[in-house]
Amino acid sequence: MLKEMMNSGCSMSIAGLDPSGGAGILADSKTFHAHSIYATCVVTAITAQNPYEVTNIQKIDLDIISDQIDAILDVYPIKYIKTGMLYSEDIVKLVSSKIKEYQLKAVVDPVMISESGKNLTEDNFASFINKHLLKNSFLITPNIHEAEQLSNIKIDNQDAMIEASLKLSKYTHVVITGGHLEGNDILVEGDNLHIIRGNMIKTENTHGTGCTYSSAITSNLIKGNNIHDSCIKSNKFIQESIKNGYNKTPYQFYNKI
Ligand code: PXL
Repeated sequence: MLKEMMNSGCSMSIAGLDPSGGAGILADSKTFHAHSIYATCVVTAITAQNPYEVTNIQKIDLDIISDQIDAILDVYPIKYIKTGMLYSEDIVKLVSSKIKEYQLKAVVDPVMISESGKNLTEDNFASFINKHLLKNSFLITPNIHEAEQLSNIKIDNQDAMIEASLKLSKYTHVVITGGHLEGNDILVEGDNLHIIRGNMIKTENTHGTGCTYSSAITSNLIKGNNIHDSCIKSNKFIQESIKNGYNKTPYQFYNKI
């Protein structure tokens, strides 16, 4: 099994720990495995949370984040990585410099707030991403709220999503996820704009879908898919995950749904 995974590829998630398993490095690791990609994970912050609330956050020291990244990249053949909760400006700067140093292709999920509404970053976080990380990233995968913060454009319809993605695409490839609006994702890849049709699914099982989506895209890129196909396949994967309730709430375990 391990040999098969190493043959399909290997990736690294640089993100926070959500001990409830719905989001963060646990969600990323599960998603890589579901795509037969060997998962490595570098922890940036530890959160205390369940699907309903985040009760505490502790940032990890910069030198151990740096050492985790070096220890992995010195021995594993990793080209595509995924980043999630980066929390502070110094972590964003560090990650950006490592991407450059190791010539990585980074899928950046610019995590800002949890589904339960808690801030997962220092203040002014969007400006740190814009200043340090955007130009060194391969693809950025903001949701509507994150895209608003990054682009400074109010997004309340699909045209505004397109405007924001075109603005961000000056620096990197962009896919804005529409799950919080009409359901369609907007991908801008160089001069090409694609509308990726999605369906709004009414459910409670959305905790961590941003993490799962960006690690599914990373997995599909590693498997040799182009950006557009990776987004389409990952969109299907996420819809199946939501429908099947892979991010189950404790309530659903009690009721054996
Ligand atoms: O879904 C965003 C997210 C990402 N990373 C971590 C999280 C959360 C949401 O709670 O805890 C670690």
